[in-house]
Amino acid sequence: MTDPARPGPAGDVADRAAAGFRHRYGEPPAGRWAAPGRANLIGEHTDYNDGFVLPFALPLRTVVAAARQDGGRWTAWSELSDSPVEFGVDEVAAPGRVAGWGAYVAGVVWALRDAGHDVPGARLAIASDVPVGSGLSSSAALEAAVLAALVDLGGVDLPAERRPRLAQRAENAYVGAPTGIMDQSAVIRCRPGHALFLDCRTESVEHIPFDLATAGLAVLVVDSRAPHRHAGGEYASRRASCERAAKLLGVAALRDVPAAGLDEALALLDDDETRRRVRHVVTENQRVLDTVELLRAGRIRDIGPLLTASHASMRDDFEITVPEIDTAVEAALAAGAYGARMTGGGFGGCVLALVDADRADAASAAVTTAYAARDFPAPNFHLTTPNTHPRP
Ligand code: GAF
Repeated sequence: MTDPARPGPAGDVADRAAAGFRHRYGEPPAGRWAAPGRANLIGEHTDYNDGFVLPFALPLRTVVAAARQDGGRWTAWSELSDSPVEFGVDEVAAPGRVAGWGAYVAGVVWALRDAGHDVPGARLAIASDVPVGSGLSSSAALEAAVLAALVDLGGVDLPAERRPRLAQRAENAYVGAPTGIMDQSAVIRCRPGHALFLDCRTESVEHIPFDLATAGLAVLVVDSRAPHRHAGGEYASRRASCERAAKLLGVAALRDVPAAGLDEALALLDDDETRRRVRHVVTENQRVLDTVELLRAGRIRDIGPLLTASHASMRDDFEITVPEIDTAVEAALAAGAYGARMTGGGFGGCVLALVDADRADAASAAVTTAYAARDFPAPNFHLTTPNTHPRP
């Protein structure tokens, strides 16, 4: 959508969306709809293996100001792009006809229509505080906010629990990114002060209390600023090797390999790379379950070692980290974080570190120093507690 390094516009994001609408279309919007970015506490590359994830919503959001427009046409303007997007029913008759950031908007219109819903034409103005290209689900936030706007404007009956699949379909089939269900579920279903324990096979959810502030804790999110090197192709290849491994093991998905059956499963595979991919997914699913148990018991600090083990597994077995990311994790741990790990799809993006709230500055200073020592561009930081703003 834009250069991730470009500083975001100033002012409240909901005000910016409404002002953008008025400026662009010469009238006030009919309403505003929002969706947050997300960080994933633990459970990486488990979603498309029918496994478990534990994301939480960030207090950063994308807001869409919108109103109906006649004639089966959609017009979208974004503060993050110099090029507005306009399309009609022909462009949403089949995937792939709108490219660039507009594909996320067109993809949602296409997915709604393909599911048999009557989607009204609309004018949209988009503003966002979710950094683009940082692995905090700016795409899912955009899809979810556009979806909420179109559903409300058109009086479409689509309950929240059915929206993630539809938004995921826009991303998979229209935009062409073979992602799982985690991000769309997180940005639509997370609740304030909770992490979302999602079973990606059944889509059943449990809202797990994750009250960092009361425990004197915070999550430091470090935007590594590492360029996403080959992220698309590498993501697809990890997914393909998991699917191949599941076939070889005779299971529907790697979720069906229990942690206790890991050694037996690994013995059935004859190449080392596939064995490492499988080990990551199976152990990661177990780490999500263990993290949920600790959080249920109110033992937030004790999840630290699980976060760090998850990182090691992504680095050594799934091989999706990069030097900037590993440096941020090591520096945060050395500065006293209880645990730290990359969050999101990998090959760049963000690290999250669980820290005492009053040690957050020391942790971010340590990461900045470690970056400077390796001549990496300075990282960005967000200090966060789980939050969500379903509506502006
Ligand atoms: C990206 C994808 F969009 C998610 O579906 C998930 O696979 C994640 O990478 C890795 O856990 O965010």
